[in-house]
Amino acid sequence: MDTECLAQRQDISSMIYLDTLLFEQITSEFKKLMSKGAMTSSLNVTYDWFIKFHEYIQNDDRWEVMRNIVPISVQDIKDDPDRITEEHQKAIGTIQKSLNGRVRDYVTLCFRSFIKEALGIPTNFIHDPTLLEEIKEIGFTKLPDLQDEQLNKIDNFLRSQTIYGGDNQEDLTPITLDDAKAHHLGHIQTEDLINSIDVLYAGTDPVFLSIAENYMNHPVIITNIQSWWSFPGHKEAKNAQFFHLDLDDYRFCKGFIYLTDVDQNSGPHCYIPETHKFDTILEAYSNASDKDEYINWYTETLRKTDEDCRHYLNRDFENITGKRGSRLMVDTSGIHKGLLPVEGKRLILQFLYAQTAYTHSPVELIPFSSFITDQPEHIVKHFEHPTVQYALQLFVDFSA
Ligand SMILES: O=C(O)CCC(=O)C(=O)O
Ligand SMILES: [Fe+2]
Repeated sequence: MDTECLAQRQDISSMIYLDTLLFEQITSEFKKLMSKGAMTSSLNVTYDWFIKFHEYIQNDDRWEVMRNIVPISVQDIKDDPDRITEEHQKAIGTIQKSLNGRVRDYVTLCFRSFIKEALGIPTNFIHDPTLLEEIKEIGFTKLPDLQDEQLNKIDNFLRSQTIYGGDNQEDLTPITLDDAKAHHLGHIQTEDLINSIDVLYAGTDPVFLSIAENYMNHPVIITNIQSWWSFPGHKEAKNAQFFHLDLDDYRFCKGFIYLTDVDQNSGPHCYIPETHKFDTILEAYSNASDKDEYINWYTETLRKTDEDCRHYLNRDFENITGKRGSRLMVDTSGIHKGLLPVEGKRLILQFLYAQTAYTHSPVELIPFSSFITDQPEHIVKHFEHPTVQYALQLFVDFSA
C-alpha cells in the first residue's frame, strides 16, 4: 500500500529538519533575557522541566527509543541549554515529515506518562464529549461563547494596551490603532497580556482547559498567549493569512476568542477539515500523480496557495465565523489561515496549549501575589488548582 511504503521510505533517523526561523527567534529571546539578568523567568521552568524529562527517559526502559529521537543527555542540557529547543524542534519536524502516526503516538505517550507519573499533575476538568469528538474528527470545534461580563473586562483591557505595528511580534513600533491599519496586523505584547487576571483566567477557563487536556490526554502547558488586530484595506494576504500548518510542539491545540463580530468579510479563521490527521495527508499522497511534488508541497512549502490546497486535498475550506465572544479550539497542525479581512477589523485573543515547555518565547514571570490579592474566593480557588498552575507556569510565579 502507498501509505505503508511512504512510512518506510521516510526513515525517521535519516531526516533532519529544523525550523530555523522559529529556533533562532526563541534562542535569541532566551539570550536577551539572560543578559538582562532576569531573576524569575520562565527559562528556569523550561530547564527544570527538561532536566526532569531527560532523567525520566534515562531511567525507564520503556522510553529507550525516545532517547534516540531526542538524543541529548542531562549533561548536554547543562553544558548547552539551547540544545533543548534545537533537538526537540528537530524531532518535531522529523515526525511531522515522516507522517508516521505510530512514532508520534509513542512520543506523545512518553510525554503523557512523564507528566502524569513523574510530575504527578492531575487532569481536572469534565469535558463535553461531543465537542471533544468534533475536534478529534475534523480538527476544530466551537465552544460555548464567553459571557458578557468576562468578555467586556477582557475587551476593555485589550483596547487599553499599546499596539505594535508590523506583521509579526518582533516589530516593536508602538502605534495608535488608526496608524496600525497601515499594517496587516497590530499586536499586543505577551508581556502586557499577562498583567490581566481576566486574560489569565480566560486561558485557564474550564471550557478551554477541559477540551485541551482531554484532546491531548494530559494536563497542558500554555506556551504562548497572543492577541492581535487584523485590518482590512490590503490587496494581498500576508504570512499566516496564507494556508500553512503550525509546528509548535509534538501535539498542541490553540484556543481562540473573537473580541469582535467575525463574519465572512472580517477575516474569519479558515480551516481545511481533517488535515490534522496523518491519514488524510497520506490519502492525498496516494491520490497525487506526482508524489515527490506533493510531499515537497506538504512538508517544505511554508505558505500554501488556495489552488494547491484544493488540488492536492480536494476538500472544502471552512470559514469559522462567529459573534464577539465566540470561542474555538483548533488543532493548527492541520492546514489553516486567518483570512485577510475585506471589510471590518478583527481582534482576537489566543492561547497555545502544548505538551512540552520548549517552544515558548520566555518572559519574566508575574508574581502570583501581585494579581490574586482582593480577588473573590472562587477566583483564588481556581488559580490554586495544580492543573491551572501547571498550565500557567511559564507566565506566573506561583511561589511569589
Ligand atoms: O488569524 C488566524 O485566524 C490564524 C492565525 C494562525 O495562523 C495561528 O494562530 O496559528
Ligand atoms: Fe498558524
